[in-house]
Amino acid sequence: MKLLKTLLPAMVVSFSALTASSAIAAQWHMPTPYGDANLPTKIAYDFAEQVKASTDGDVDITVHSGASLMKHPEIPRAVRTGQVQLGEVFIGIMGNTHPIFKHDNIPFLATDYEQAQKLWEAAKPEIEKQLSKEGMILLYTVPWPAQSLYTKKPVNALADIKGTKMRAYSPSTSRLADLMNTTPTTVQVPDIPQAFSTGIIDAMITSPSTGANGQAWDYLSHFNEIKAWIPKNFVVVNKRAFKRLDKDDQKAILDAAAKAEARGWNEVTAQEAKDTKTLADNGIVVSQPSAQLLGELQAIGQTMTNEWEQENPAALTPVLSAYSAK
Ligand code: PCA
Repeated sequence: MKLLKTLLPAMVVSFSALTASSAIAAQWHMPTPYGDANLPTKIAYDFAEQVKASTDGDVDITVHSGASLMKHPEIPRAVRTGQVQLGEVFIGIMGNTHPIFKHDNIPFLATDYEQAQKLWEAAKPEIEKQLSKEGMILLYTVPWPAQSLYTKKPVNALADIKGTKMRAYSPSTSRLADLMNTTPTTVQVPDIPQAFSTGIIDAMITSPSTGANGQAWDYLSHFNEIKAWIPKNFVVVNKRAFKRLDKDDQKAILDAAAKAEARGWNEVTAQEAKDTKTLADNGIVVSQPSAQLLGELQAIGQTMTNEWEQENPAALTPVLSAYSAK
């Protein structure tokens, strides 16, 4: 009995020491859609490292890049249901979940990084609201370089690509392809080279990064810098998984997320310049859009902005007003 009395407090102490230490570290899995050469993926690895360091190992995140754990379209549901604790998603692919997610792929609504940041600030409250309904919390976002037009020949007007097959990567880009009088075909990034070489697509609108990483010079020749929109990925966490952590660990994650977001906006311009140079160095003709092409695309952008707003004026008109007020 005496022995037990002296041992018991020690046991209690060591048990609480155990629960506060990494002995119960949360092992989190983070699927991402894009490969390691992409800025968002580099930031994801860095984020995971920072979280591990600043939570003293309480939260240990394994990044599964390049859709290696699950396909891109499956990631939102996996986070929502808690199959994984967090994940990275291209915001535009959630366009059919709620129209607020389409703010990200509307042509000529925001065409430089300053505008894109303002649009993001305007859209963020509604994004967070919709994510919350789905049991998710927004951690951070990373912008892609501006989206421009890749083709196999020079394009001076939309008539030059009429009837061709255009890659789409979201509901909004499918609609855009329709309005350009082209035929949309959804193709994920890893399948782009083969889709071009087998004639499934003839053209695409994406960043210089995705063109450079996919060696676009092997299957096309022209890059027209229409810079039509600046889309983003976001990283979202399952609400229950997050709430299970103690306050210090939650704060450490939010701090690391804020740093990740700042890094993306800081580095995207340099990334854009570097990848555009890679395209040119490999023989792709990099050009500026003609006044006619730009005018035609801007008119489509206006149509798409109007259509988008009409999908849910109660939610979207305030976003557009907040954006134009900035
Ligand atoms: N690359 C990704 C998303 C936007 C981008 O620049 C893609 O083409 O799917």
